[in-house]
Amino acid sequence: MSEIFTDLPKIKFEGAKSQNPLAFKFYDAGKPVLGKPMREHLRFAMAWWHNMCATGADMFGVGTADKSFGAVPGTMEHAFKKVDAGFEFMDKLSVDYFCFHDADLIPEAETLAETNRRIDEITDYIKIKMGESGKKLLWGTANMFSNPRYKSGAGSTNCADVYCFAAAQIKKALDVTQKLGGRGYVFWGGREGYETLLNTDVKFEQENIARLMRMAVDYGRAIGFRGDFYIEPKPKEPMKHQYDFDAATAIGFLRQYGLDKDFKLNIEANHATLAGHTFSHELRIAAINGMLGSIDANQGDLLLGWDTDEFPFDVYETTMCMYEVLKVGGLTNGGLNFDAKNRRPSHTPPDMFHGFILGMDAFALGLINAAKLIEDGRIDAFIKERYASFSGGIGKKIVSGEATLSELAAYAEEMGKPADPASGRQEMLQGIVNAVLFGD
Ligand code: XUL
Ligand code: CO
Repeated sequence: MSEIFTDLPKIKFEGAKSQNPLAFKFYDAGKPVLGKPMREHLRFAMAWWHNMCATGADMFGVGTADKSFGAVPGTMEHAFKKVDAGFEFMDKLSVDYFCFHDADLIPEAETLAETNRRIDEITDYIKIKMGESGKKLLWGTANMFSNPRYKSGAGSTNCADVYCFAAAQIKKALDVTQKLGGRGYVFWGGREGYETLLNTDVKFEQENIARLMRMAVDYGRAIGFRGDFYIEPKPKEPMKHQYDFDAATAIGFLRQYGLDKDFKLNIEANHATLAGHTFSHELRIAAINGMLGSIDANQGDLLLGWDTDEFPFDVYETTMCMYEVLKVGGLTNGGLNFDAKNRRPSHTPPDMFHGFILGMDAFALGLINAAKLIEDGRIDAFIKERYASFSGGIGKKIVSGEATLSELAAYAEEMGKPADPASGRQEMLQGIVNAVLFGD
């Protein structure tokens, strides 16, 4: 098999002072941070759809990047070339994991049987490449949003036949996720939502989505899949409203339908901001509910109201992300999947490398910084102290669950003026963050 990225070298760590654009400045895979190598904390993954498939086409124009890899797009030959290119890319960038939708791997055929045969053929080849390279599958998923059959949703469709087609796609995607030893299976509900309530039975649609997820869990467990199922929350785009709006909504849904034991969340940075939240907020909500599963590592643009899927660059964001990850004890089966694409004018193979170098370095910095914040301890200590009034006296009684409303009312009548809640010291804490990040 001949080399595809011929002029591009294996990317090495050269340190922050290096001026070589094709080198890592901060990502040093084996370097321990809080006792664990960077590569294990971060578990970077390549998104097949962006890196091997997307050409930069948008609503206003065709693609600018050539991702043919020497074959004719839409053929099985091209599908195989993408595998060769993908594994060469992961090797050169030291990315240990990848993620895919069924539709990223092969061109869909006229019949489901032929599509599935193609999926078998390509995953046989991927399995061989995985064995040779040691690369692993972070998660698999089914694309239930691009084909026109899903115009009115997949699990939420009004058409029972389409629902069955979605079931067939999930079954196959689970089969190959299991075949390739995948650690997770994602549901991103791209068309699971509505454009108008005037034509939508929200309750029925949500119940049907839950039924499909239940069937997926039952099937997955029956074929021996022990990994995590994930919901990937997103509030809108392509739909006006998507049911998995944000972490809190998705958690409520999972609990409502008894799916919370098998599912966690795959939190995406750009989806968080589309929902009007910070990335950290979504991570925190998932974490405190025991559902922080995996992360789609990208960033949006707050001046734009859509999902721009940019490579992460903002080190405050990556720092506060890794702070949440470290505080929750790390990701169990999950990792950081670059659901990110080059900007349309950055259309050459070197740009694919620069995108990953940027993202991996930004997250390596985030990890280093987050570890420093934790080791510094001042933020943790401040928060602990802030709630100290609940560690003794009436506060302790409240927390223990023994207090009654009447008892608290009587206490309030007795005490006269309540104590002043101490200052929140936001600016001081922000100053501490900057001092820790830039102090040496
Ligand atoms: C879309 C998105 C998806 C999921 C997988 O916004 O994030 O690519 O990550 O279906
Ligand atoms: Co995503």
